[in-house]
Amino acid sequence: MKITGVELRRIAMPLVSPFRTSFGTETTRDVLLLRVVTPDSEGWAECVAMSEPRYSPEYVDGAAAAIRRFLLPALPAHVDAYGVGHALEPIKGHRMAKAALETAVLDAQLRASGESFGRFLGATRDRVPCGVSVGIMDSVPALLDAVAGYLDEGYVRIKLKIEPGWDVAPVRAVRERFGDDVLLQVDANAAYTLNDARHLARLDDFGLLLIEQPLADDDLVQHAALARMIRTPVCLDESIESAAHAAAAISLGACSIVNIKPGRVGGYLEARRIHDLCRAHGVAVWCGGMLETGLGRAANVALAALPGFTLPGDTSGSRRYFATDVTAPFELKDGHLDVPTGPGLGVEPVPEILAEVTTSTEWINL
Ligand code: SMG
Ligand code: MG
Repeated sequence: MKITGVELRRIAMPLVSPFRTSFGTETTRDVLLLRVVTPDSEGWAECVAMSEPRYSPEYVDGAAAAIRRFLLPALPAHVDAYGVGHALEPIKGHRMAKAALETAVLDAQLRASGESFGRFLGATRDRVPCGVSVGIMDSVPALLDAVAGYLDEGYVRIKLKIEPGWDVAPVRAVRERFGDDVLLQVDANAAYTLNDARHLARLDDFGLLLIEQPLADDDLVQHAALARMIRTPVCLDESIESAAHAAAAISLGACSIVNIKPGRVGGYLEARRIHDLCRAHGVAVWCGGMLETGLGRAANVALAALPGFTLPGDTSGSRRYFATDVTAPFELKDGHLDVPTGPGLGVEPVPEILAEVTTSTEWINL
């Protein structure tokens, strides 16, 4: 495939309510979109980097700079999605930027051949069960109201963001109010240390599906130690940036579940490798989220339909975050989202909506 040019487009998507985690509060999603143009088609992708480097070292201005200065110049004249990863290998890191470029090329390629993301990746289901990630709130009653609303909407699993001072009490309150049958898990975004192991063991009484990324990103050995000290299964998110990291984590016993985010690991091809690896080792995976618009969500839902994704993902409906999505909205049906079946991502940005939220565009000829 010959790529004639790439558009870098920044959009500002106001959130329906602030989303607070252990590392900060988001009120607007500042997103970099890529549009790859070839003589026969075009492909879209969303870069999941956040505006500040608090979830990971990447941030959206940095991703745009990396794409402009290093990634696009490294592409050969003719390339397909597999070739993108290969061509970008000499450049270290910048996985979210690389993922966006590879995904846009893959979308262009699949739109040209008429194949959907789901089919290409090996999806075995036509819809996926959806969980929702619930931010840290100012009070337990506010949290209970939010959780009640999501359960009413049909979400099949609740994930509570936790941090020191907001962990056992909110989990206990949710269990007391909504019962033991609700699928419940927590995500600390690396807010604890191994010194907190005894405290985290208090969560063992609540029958959680998992605790996600309790310790620092580079603490695989400490995660393995923690996993031996608590009964709640340990799941890794930030620590897993590649299939090699996943292999190391599994052999160390650092986790028994992996959150797969394609952006964090450099793209959907690496995401599928991690899925295959985990499946071979009997390690459950689920699809994480980065407050994606419909473009990123479409690809995530396709990935989440692979057979090893045995836990509900953070693949919520569009309105969990956005009053108006850039694509036709993803809407929950009976707690599930349908896997798009059209060519490529199977969704397109709505031009008028895209124009309204765009803050800048840049065209780069290749
Ligand atoms: O897309 O629903 C979503 C976000 C889910 O909690 C979520 N993501 O650590 O898993 C995570 C966080 C990362 C982004 S928080 C701003
Ligand atoms: Mg997480």
